[in-house]
Amino acid sequence: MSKKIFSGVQPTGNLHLGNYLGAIKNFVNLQKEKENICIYCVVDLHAITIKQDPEILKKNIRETTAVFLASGLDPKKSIIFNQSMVSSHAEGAWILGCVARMGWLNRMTQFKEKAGKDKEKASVGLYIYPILMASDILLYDATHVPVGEDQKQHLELTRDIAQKFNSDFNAPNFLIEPEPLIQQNFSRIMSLKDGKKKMSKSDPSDQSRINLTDNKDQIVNKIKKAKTDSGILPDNDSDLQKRPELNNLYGIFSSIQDQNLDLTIDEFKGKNFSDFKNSLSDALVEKIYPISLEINKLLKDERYIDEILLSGASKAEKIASKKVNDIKKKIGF
Ligand code: AQP
Repeated sequence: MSKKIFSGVQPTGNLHLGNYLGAIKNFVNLQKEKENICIYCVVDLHAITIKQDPEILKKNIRETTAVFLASGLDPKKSIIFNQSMVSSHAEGAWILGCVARMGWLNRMTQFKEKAGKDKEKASVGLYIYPILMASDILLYDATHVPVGEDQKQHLELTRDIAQKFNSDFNAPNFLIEPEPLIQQNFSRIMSLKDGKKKMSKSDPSDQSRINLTDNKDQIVNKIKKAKTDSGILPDNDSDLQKRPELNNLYGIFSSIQDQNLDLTIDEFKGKNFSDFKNSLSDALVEKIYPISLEINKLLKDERYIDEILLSGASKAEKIASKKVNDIKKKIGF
């Protein structure tokens, strides 16, 4: 059955292996299924929920687009655009914000994590971020949303908002309740320094992540220095599960090689840590370094990237503005 796919990535710099394995790789696989309609967005309105330098933001919008293209997204097959160029997203968010309930937003764990202890000083935008995300998805009647594990709760909120809108305005199935598409395994890639912390763009330590723009030496060095424990390589899954750092590295290897974890355990049992780390570095250099090279090549042609975003925005605008108009009619405007 054909799926309508929507997903986004924030242009907040340092796109990393977690973004790739948790989300972007899946975007590309979904694009390969010919019957799917795929819409991928550089969600720059989301990025400004945290203060951004205007020049760096501009650069990061292009860089995120280059990551999409270098990873295999094709503007002839998918709509690729940046959110701020389609004003319907913000308009939809206002209306849906009047449908969503405070209690629902208060439960969002990502706000709690990102705002930290000083939540009084967090932007209002950071708090209402999940409503903008709901607008992004619902305006395109998306049926499926490929995301990392960390976005599951926001997707549930999107479904709640759709349900309440449909019931408040007596419009069954008018807003489509989207399904999350979360990688079955390895859906949460962890920091190379701490197996209990998510690999993240904003981690101050560059050693904690493999950036998609890293060169060969950086990839090899980061894996060499990645935290492990002092045990021997595991011969079964239950041992591995008790060792967060190694579990993460085994997950990365399995995901990058498209093989299941048991096969990875079998491949390395009885071997040395250095054998495993060498194989992991080789696999990452083989799969990630070409992406890095392509990103750098694409970034030399800003005009090409800008044209893709402009043409994508014009296609997206047609779909999103029609839905916003339909929403307006339902609510009596
Ligand atoms: N570590 C991760 N493992 C698996 N998936 C991940 N994603 C992010 N980190 C991981 C997924 O990548 C997609 C795009 O993410 P985003 O641009 O919306 O930003 P984010 O989730 O805020 O990314 P970061 O790196 O975690 O940024 P900071 O440092 O700001 O917190 C999403 O589908 C996300 O699930």
